[in-house]
Amino acid sequence: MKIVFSPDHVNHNTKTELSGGQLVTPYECASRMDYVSQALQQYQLGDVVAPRAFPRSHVEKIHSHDYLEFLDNCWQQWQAAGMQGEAMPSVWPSRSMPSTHIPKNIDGKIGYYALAAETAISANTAQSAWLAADIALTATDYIVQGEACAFAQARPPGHHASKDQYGGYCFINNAAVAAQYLLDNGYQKVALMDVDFHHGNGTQAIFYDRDDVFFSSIHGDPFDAFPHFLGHAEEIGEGEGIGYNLNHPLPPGTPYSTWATKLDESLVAFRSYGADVLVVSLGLDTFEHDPISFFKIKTEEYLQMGQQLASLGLPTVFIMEGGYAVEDIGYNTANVLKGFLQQA
Ligand code: 5XA
Ligand code: ZN
Repeated sequence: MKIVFSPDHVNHNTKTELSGGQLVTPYECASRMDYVSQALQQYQLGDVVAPRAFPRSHVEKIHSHDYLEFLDNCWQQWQAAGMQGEAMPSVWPSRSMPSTHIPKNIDGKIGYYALAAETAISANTAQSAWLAADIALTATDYIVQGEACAFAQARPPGHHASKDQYGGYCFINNAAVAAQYLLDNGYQKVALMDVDFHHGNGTQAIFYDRDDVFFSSIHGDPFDAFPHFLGHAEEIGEGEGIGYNLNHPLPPGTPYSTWATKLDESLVAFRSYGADVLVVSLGLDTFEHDPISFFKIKTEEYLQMGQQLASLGLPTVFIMEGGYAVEDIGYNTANVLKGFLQQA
């Protein structure tokens, strides 16, 4: 398996996250990748290759021009306005003032483009998000070239980012960019399976009215878990996309045995859809000891997860998402990929 990775991800090193009313060190931190690299190397899962630089047009198919311009310029504008800390929103176009006017002032503009407040933006955020997209595109291109599977070991993650909003540690939706790239290069029906603990609201929103990407997610019930405002079972798609969005919200304490039955349901749906390729949004925050989540999946059970995914028998690109039990994320990731390769 090709593993696409760049050590330059360390440039994404914001210092603050708003969590529990405090500014804490971000959960989504660079050391996560050290543990992943170490475990992948120990398990000898494949060659590590550097990303290629792709034209921005691939990302522009997923995100709006004004959003990307905001992302590229946010930090500079925040500093120019004399702000002292990292860039974070404090006001939104909320239910009682649902304006579509985009403020000129960066304090308003950042609220317009943010879906949550926890995620800070600093000097290298935009550049790192673009690098993560290149990692996803490089891994996906291996699939287009005929490889059976590839892993995009990328950060920052992407699945919360919608066409024009960031948050939940995500800025560019790497999995959506990958799915679109597959469609642009000969594939016709993409199955996009999000196994991160959190609902992939951004990915769902991007493909909600489309029938060329079937999005399915197994996640903490939004009544109990971030992102709270999307991810319910009744969200089944709209227009052309009706029937191609399948959510499995699950309660606190969910063990792998329950989780696995939901994955089976998604795989059955992907088969009858006639998917010809699989994108996996691979979050490992379903782990029993993850500090911000509430499922109970054990390290050895990630092997079965990989085997289950492989049973679909499709070319598969794995795109890294969340997972914050830093010392365990390596083995959990490696087990999914090892299980997949065993079964494939
Ligand atoms: O998959 N998404 C995450 O892991 C981010 C959750 C952010 C919670 N504030
Ligand atoms: Zn997550």
